[in-house]
Amino acid sequence: MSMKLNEYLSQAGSPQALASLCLCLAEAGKAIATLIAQGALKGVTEKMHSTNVQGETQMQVDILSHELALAQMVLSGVVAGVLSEEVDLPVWLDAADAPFLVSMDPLDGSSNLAINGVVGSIFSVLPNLGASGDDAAFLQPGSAQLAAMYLMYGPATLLVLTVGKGTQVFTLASESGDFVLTQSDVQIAADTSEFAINASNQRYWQPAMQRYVDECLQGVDGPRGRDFNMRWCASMVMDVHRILSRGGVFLYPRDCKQPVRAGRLRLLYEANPMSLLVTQAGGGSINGEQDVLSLQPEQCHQRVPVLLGAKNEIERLREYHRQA
Ligand code: AFP
Repeated sequence: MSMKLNEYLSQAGSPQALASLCLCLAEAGKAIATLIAQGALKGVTEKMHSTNVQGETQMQVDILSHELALAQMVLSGVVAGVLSEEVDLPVWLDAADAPFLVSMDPLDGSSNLAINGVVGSIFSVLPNLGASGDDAAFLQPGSAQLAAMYLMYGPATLLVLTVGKGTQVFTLASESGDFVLTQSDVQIAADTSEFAINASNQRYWQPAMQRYVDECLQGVDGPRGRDFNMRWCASMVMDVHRILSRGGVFLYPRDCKQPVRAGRLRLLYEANPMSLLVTQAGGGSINGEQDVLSLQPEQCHQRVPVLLGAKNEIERLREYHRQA
Protein backbone atom coordinates (compact mmCIF):
# COMPACT_ATOMS: atom_id res chain seq x y z
CA MET A 1 0.00 0.00 0.00
CA SER A 2 1.64 3.30 -1.04
CA MET A 3 2.22 5.94 1.59
CA LYS A 4 -0.04 9.01 1.61
CA LEU A 5 1.29 12.53 2.21
CA ASN A 6 0.04 12.72 5.81
CA GLU A 7 1.59 9.32 6.57
CA TYR A 8 4.93 10.41 5.08
CA LEU A 9 4.92 13.61 7.14
CA SER A 10 4.20 11.64 10.29
CA GLN A 11 6.89 9.04 9.52
CA ALA A 12 9.37 11.87 8.73
CA GLY A 13 8.78 13.23 12.23
CA SER A 14 7.57 16.59 10.95
CA PRO A 15 6.11 18.79 13.71
CA GLN A 16 2.30 18.76 13.56
CA ALA A 17 2.20 22.45 12.56
CA LEU A 18 4.48 21.84 9.55
CA ALA A 19 2.50 18.76 8.56
CA SER A 20 -0.72 20.79 8.75
CA LEU A 21 0.77 23.49 6.53
CA CYS A 22 1.97 20.98 3.93
CA LEU A 23 -1.47 19.35 3.85
CA CYS A 24 -3.16 22.74 3.42
CA LEU A 25 -0.80 23.66 0.58
CA ALA A 26 -1.60 20.28 -1.00
CA GLU A 27 -5.29 21.21 -0.85
CA ALA A 28 -4.48 24.55 -2.49
CA GLY A 29 -2.71 22.62 -5.25
CA LYS A 30 -5.76 20.45 -5.86
CA ALA A 31 -7.99 23.53 -6.09
CA ILE A 32 -5.58 25.24 -8.52
CA ALA A 33 -5.36 22.08 -10.63
CA THR A 34 -9.16 22.03 -10.89
CA LEU A 35 -9.23 25.74 -11.79
CA ILE A 36 -6.68 25.60 -14.61
CA ALA A 37 -8.19 22.42 -16.03
CA GLN A 38 -11.17 24.57 -17.09
CA GLY A 39 -8.92 26.27 -19.65
CA ALA A 40 -10.58 28.81 -21.90
CA LEU A 41 -14.00 27.83 -20.54
CA LYS A 42 -13.17 29.79 -17.38
CA GLY A 43 -10.99 32.48 -18.94
CA VAL A 44 -7.89 30.74 -17.60
CA THR A 45 -5.90 31.69 -20.68
CA GLU A 46 -6.79 35.38 -20.59
CA LYS A 47 -4.33 38.10 -19.68
CA MET A 48 -5.47 40.94 -17.43
CA HIS A 49 -4.59 44.59 -17.90
CA SER A 50 -2.69 44.65 -14.61
CA THR A 51 0.98 43.99 -14.03
CA ASN A 52 2.64 42.44 -11.01
CA VAL A 53 5.51 43.92 -9.03
CA GLN A 54 7.83 42.48 -11.65
CA GLY A 55 6.15 44.61 -14.29
CA GLU A 56 4.87 41.42 -15.91
CA THR A 57 1.34 41.15 -17.25
CA GLN A 58 -0.80 39.26 -14.78
CA MET A 59 -3.37 36.68 -15.72
CA GLN A 60 -6.71 36.32 -14.01
CA VAL A 61 -5.66 32.82 -13.06
CA ASP A 62 -2.51 34.17 -11.34
CA ILE A 63 -4.71 36.18 -8.98
CA LEU A 64 -7.18 33.33 -8.45
CA SER A 65 -4.34 30.92 -7.66
CA HIS A 66 -2.89 33.43 -5.20
CA GLU A 67 -6.28 33.70 -3.47
CA LEU A 68 -6.78 29.92 -3.32
CA ALA A 69 -3.33 29.41 -1.75
CA LEU A 70 -3.81 32.30 0.68
CA ALA A 71 -7.17 30.93 1.81
CA GLN A 72 -5.60 27.58 2.65
CA MET A 73 -2.81 29.25 4.62
CA VAL A 74 -5.36 31.22 6.62
CA LEU A 75 -7.22 27.95 7.25
CA SER A 76 -4.02 26.25 8.45
CA GLY A 77 -3.71 28.74 11.32
CA VAL A 78 0.08 28.25 11.32
CA VAL A 79 1.14 31.02 8.91
CA ALA A 80 1.92 34.55 10.15
CA GLY A 81 2.69 36.13 6.78
CA VAL A 82 2.77 35.39 3.04
CA LEU A 83 5.04 36.87 0.36
CA SER A 84 3.59 36.31 -3.11
CA GLU A 85 4.85 37.04 -6.60
CA GLU A 86 1.38 38.42 -7.33
CA VAL A 87 1.30 41.21 -4.73
CA ASP A 88 3.86 43.93 -3.98
CA LEU A 89 3.92 43.69 -0.20
CA PRO A 90 3.74 40.70 2.11
CA VAL A 91 0.27 39.80 3.38
CA TRP A 92 0.26 39.65 7.19
CA LEU A 93 -2.38 37.30 8.58
CA ASP A 94 -4.18 37.63 11.89
CA ALA A 95 -1.81 35.09 13.44
CA ALA A 96 1.24 37.06 14.55
CA ASP A 97 2.52 34.23 16.74
CA ALA A 98 2.07 31.54 14.10
CA PRO A 99 5.29 29.56 13.50
CA PHE A 100 5.74 30.01 9.73
CA LEU A 101 6.22 32.51 6.93
CA VAL A 102 5.51 31.37 3.36
CA SER A 103 6.95 32.78 0.13
CA MET A 104 5.16 31.64 -2.99
CA ASP A 105 4.82 31.80 -6.72
CA PRO A 106 1.20 30.69 -6.86
CA LEU A 107 1.28 29.95 -10.58
CA ASP A 108 4.73 29.74 -12.13
CA GLY A 109 4.96 29.55 -15.90
CA SER A 110 1.43 30.87 -16.29
CA SER A 111 2.18 32.38 -19.69
CA ASN A 112 2.23 28.75 -20.88
CA LEU A 113 -1.47 28.36 -20.08
CA ALA A 114 -2.30 30.17 -23.32
CA ILE A 115 -0.81 27.12 -25.09
CA ASN A 116 -2.17 24.57 -22.59
CA GLY A 117 1.35 24.00 -21.26
CA VAL A 118 2.54 22.61 -17.94
CA VAL A 119 2.62 25.08 -15.02
CA GLY A 120 3.12 24.82 -11.27
CA SER A 121 2.93 26.40 -7.83
CA ILE A 122 6.07 26.93 -5.74
CA PHE A 123 6.12 27.32 -1.93
CA SER A 124 8.96 28.11 0.48
CA VAL A 125 8.42 27.74 4.24
CA LEU A 126 10.51 29.86 6.65
CA PRO A 127 10.40 30.16 10.44
CA ASN A 128 8.57 33.16 11.85
CA LEU A 129 11.32 34.70 13.95
CA GLY A 130 8.93 37.05 15.71
CA ALA A 131 9.18 40.14 13.50
CA SER A 132 5.55 39.87 12.42
CA GLY A 133 4.48 42.82 10.32
CA ASP A 134 8.07 43.62 9.36
CA ASP A 135 8.61 42.73 5.69
CA ALA A 136 12.29 42.15 6.47
CA ALA A 137 11.17 38.99 8.29
CA PHE A 138 11.18 37.26 4.89
CA LEU A 139 14.81 38.20 4.17
CA GLN A 140 16.26 34.91 5.44
CA PRO A 141 18.80 32.84 3.47
CA GLY A 142 17.47 29.76 1.69
CA SER A 143 19.37 27.56 4.16
CA ALA A 144 16.82 28.67 6.78
CA GLN A 145 13.90 27.06 4.93
CA LEU A 146 11.99 24.45 6.92
CA ALA A 147 10.31 23.01 3.82
CA ALA A 148 10.02 23.59 0.08
CA MET A 149 7.35 22.29 -2.25
CA TYR A 150 6.08 22.56 -5.77
CA LEU A 151 2.87 21.35 -7.37
CA MET A 152 3.17 20.39 -11.04
CA TYR A 153 -0.02 20.56 -13.08
CA GLY A 154 0.69 18.15 -15.93
CA PRO A 155 -0.92 15.00 -17.28
CA ALA A 156 -0.68 13.99 -13.62
CA THR A 157 -0.81 16.43 -10.71
CA LEU A 158 2.38 15.98 -8.70
CA LEU A 159 3.49 17.33 -5.34
CA VAL A 160 7.27 17.42 -4.82
CA LEU A 161 8.36 18.11 -1.25
CA THR A 162 11.33 18.31 1.05
CA VAL A 163 11.17 18.83 4.81
CA GLY A 164 14.95 18.49 4.98
CA LYS A 165 15.01 14.69 4.78
CA GLY A 166 15.44 14.16 1.05
CA THR A 167 13.15 15.04 -1.86
CA GLN A 168 9.93 13.08 -2.32
CA VAL A 169 7.45 12.89 -5.22
CA PHE A 170 3.72 12.38 -4.62
CA THR A 171 1.10 11.76 -7.31
CA LEU A 172 -2.52 12.84 -6.92
CA ALA A 173 -4.85 9.84 -6.93
CA SER A 174 -7.83 11.49 -8.59
CA GLU A 175 -10.41 9.03 -7.25
CA SER A 176 -9.42 9.35 -3.58
CA GLY A 177 -8.01 12.89 -3.67
CA ASP A 178 -4.89 11.65 -1.85
CA PHE A 179 -1.32 12.53 -2.77
CA VAL A 180 0.46 9.16 -2.81
CA LEU A 181 4.25 8.71 -2.55
CA THR A 182 5.45 7.51 -5.96
CA GLN A 183 9.19 8.31 -5.77
CA SER A 184 11.14 8.51 -2.51
CA ASP A 185 14.55 10.10 -1.89
CA VAL A 186 15.15 11.36 -5.43
CA GLN A 187 18.82 11.34 -6.48
CA ILE A 188 20.13 13.55 -9.32
CA ALA A 189 23.06 12.01 -11.23
CA ALA A 190 26.26 14.04 -10.72
CA ASP A 191 27.00 14.05 -14.47
CA THR A 192 24.72 14.82 -17.40
CA SER A 193 24.60 15.43 -21.15
CA GLU A 194 21.47 17.60 -21.08
CA PHE A 195 21.20 21.32 -20.38
CA ALA A 196 18.26 23.73 -20.32
CA ILE A 197 18.68 27.40 -21.19
CA ASN A 198 16.84 30.08 -23.19
CA ALA A 199 19.41 30.24 -26.00
CA SER A 200 17.84 33.40 -27.47
CA ASN A 201 19.68 35.34 -24.75
CA GLN A 202 23.10 34.01 -25.83
CA ARG A 203 24.52 37.37 -26.88
CA TYR A 204 23.78 38.77 -23.40
CA TRP A 205 25.52 36.03 -21.36
CA GLN A 206 28.72 36.51 -19.39
CA PRO A 207 31.91 34.86 -20.79
CA ALA A 208 31.72 31.91 -18.37
CA MET A 209 28.24 30.96 -19.59
CA GLN A 210 29.24 31.53 -23.23
CA ARG A 211 32.15 29.13 -22.70
CA TYR A 212 30.06 26.46 -20.96
CA VAL A 213 27.28 26.37 -23.57
CA ASP A 214 29.72 26.63 -26.48
CA GLU A 215 31.64 23.59 -25.20
CA CYS A 216 28.38 21.65 -24.85
CA LEU A 217 27.43 22.58 -28.43
CA GLN A 218 30.83 21.46 -29.76
CA GLY A 219 29.82 18.00 -28.60
CA VAL A 220 32.02 14.97 -29.17
CA ASP A 221 34.55 17.02 -31.21
CA GLY A 222 34.99 19.57 -28.44
CA PRO A 223 36.56 19.59 -24.96
CA ARG A 224 33.60 17.77 -23.41
CA GLY A 225 34.13 14.76 -25.69
CA ARG A 226 30.44 13.94 -25.90
CA ASP A 227 27.29 15.30 -27.49
CA PHE A 228 24.75 17.21 -25.39
CA ASN A 229 20.98 17.52 -25.68
CA MET A 230 19.05 20.75 -24.97
CA ARG A 231 15.61 21.45 -23.55
CA TRP A 232 13.79 24.68 -22.58
CA CYS A 233 10.19 24.54 -21.29
CA ALA A 234 9.91 28.21 -20.17
CA SER A 235 8.24 26.75 -17.08
CA MET A 236 10.67 26.40 -14.18
CA VAL A 237 8.59 23.71 -12.46
CA MET A 238 8.64 21.55 -15.60
CA ASP A 239 12.35 22.09 -16.25
CA VAL A 240 13.26 21.35 -12.62
CA HIS A 241 11.03 18.29 -12.54
CA ARG A 242 12.81 16.93 -15.62
CA ILE A 243 16.12 17.34 -13.79
CA LEU A 244 14.79 15.55 -10.70
CA SER A 245 13.41 12.82 -12.98
CA ARG A 246 16.30 12.24 -15.42
CA GLY A 247 19.14 14.62 -14.50
CA GLY A 248 20.53 17.65 -16.32
CA VAL A 249 21.14 21.30 -15.54
CA PHE A 250 18.77 24.29 -15.60
CA LEU A 251 20.40 27.61 -16.40
CA TYR A 252 18.88 31.06 -16.08
CA PRO A 253 22.12 33.06 -15.88
CA ARG A 254 22.88 36.70 -15.29
CA ASP A 255 22.59 38.49 -18.60
CA CYS A 256 23.18 42.06 -19.70
CA LYS A 257 19.85 42.34 -21.53
CA GLN A 258 18.62 44.43 -18.59
CA PRO A 259 21.83 45.20 -16.63
CA VAL A 260 19.92 46.37 -13.54
CA ARG A 261 18.44 42.89 -13.24
CA ALA A 262 20.70 40.18 -11.84
CA GLY A 263 18.68 37.53 -13.66
CA ARG A 264 15.02 36.73 -14.26
CA LEU A 265 14.11 34.37 -11.45
CA ARG A 266 13.16 35.52 -7.97
CA LEU A 267 15.29 34.45 -5.02
CA LEU A 268 12.70 34.00 -2.29
CA TYR A 269 9.95 32.09 -4.08
CA GLU A 270 11.63 30.46 -7.08
CA ALA A 271 15.40 30.06 -6.62
CA ASN A 272 15.41 29.19 -2.89
CA PRO A 273 12.67 26.53 -2.81
CA MET A 274 13.89 24.90 -6.04
CA SER A 275 17.49 24.99 -4.76
CA LEU A 276 16.49 23.24 -1.53
CA LEU A 277 14.60 20.52 -3.44
CA VAL A 278 17.53 20.01 -5.85
CA THR A 279 20.28 20.01 -3.19
CA GLN A 280 18.25 17.61 -1.04
CA ALA A 281 18.37 15.33 -4.11
CA GLY A 282 22.18 15.56 -4.35
CA GLY A 283 22.32 18.34 -6.93
CA GLY A 284 23.96 21.76 -6.79
CA SER A 285 22.58 25.29 -7.15
CA ILE A 286 24.62 28.47 -7.58
CA ASN A 287 24.20 32.05 -8.76
CA GLY A 288 27.53 31.78 -10.62
CA GLU A 289 30.03 31.52 -7.80
CA GLN A 290 27.96 31.25 -4.59
CA ASP A 291 25.49 28.64 -3.41
CA VAL A 292 21.99 30.06 -3.85
CA LEU A 293 20.98 28.81 -0.39
CA SER A 294 23.75 30.88 1.21
CA LEU A 295 22.66 34.20 -0.32
CA GLN A 296 21.44 36.88 2.09
CA PRO A 297 18.28 38.37 0.52
CA GLU A 298 18.15 42.17 0.37
CA GLN A 299 14.67 42.70 -1.11
CA CYS A 300 11.54 40.57 -1.11
CA HIS A 301 11.23 40.37 -4.91
CA GLN A 302 14.90 40.42 -5.79
CA ARG A 303 16.07 38.42 -8.76
CA VAL A 304 19.13 36.16 -8.97
CA PRO A 305 20.90 34.09 -11.60
CA VAL A 306 20.10 30.38 -11.08
CA LEU A 307 22.30 27.50 -12.28
CA LEU A 308 21.10 24.21 -10.78
CA GLY A 309 21.18 20.44 -11.29
CA ALA A 310 23.91 17.82 -11.81
CA LYS A 311 26.56 18.42 -9.16
CA ASN A 312 29.65 17.99 -11.36
CA GLU A 313 28.27 20.34 -14.03
CA ILE A 314 27.41 22.97 -11.42
CA GLU A 315 30.95 22.75 -10.01
CA ARG A 316 32.35 23.11 -13.55
CA LEU A 317 30.19 26.23 -14.02
CA ARG A 318 31.34 27.61 -10.64
CA GLU A 319 34.96 27.14 -11.74
CA TYR A 320 34.35 28.84 -15.10
CA HIS A 321 32.79 31.83 -13.31
CA ARG A 322 35.77 32.00 -10.92
CA GLN A 323 38.22 31.92 -13.82
CA ALA A 324 36.36 34.59 -15.80
P1 AFP B 1 5.95 33.23 -16.49
O1 AFP B 1 5.43 32.87 -15.13
O2 AFP B 1 5.83 34.68 -16.84
O3 AFP B 1 5.45 32.31 -17.57
O4 AFP B 1 7.55 33.01 -16.41
C1 AFP B 1 8.01 31.71 -16.14
C2 AFP B 1 9.41 31.84 -15.56
O5 AFP B 1 9.37 32.66 -14.43
C3 AFP B 1 10.00 30.47 -15.22
O6 AFP B 1 9.03 29.53 -14.88
C4 AFP B 1 10.72 30.10 -16.49
O7 AFP B 1 11.83 29.24 -16.27
C5 AFP B 1 11.18 31.44 -17.03
O8 AFP B 1 10.26 32.42 -16.52
C6 AFP B 1 11.14 31.50 -18.53
O9 AFP B 1 11.72 32.72 -18.90
P2 AFP B 1 11.87 33.08 -20.47
O10 AFP B 1 10.45 33.33 -20.94
O11 AFP B 1 12.74 34.30 -20.49
O12 AFP B 1 12.49 31.90 -21.14
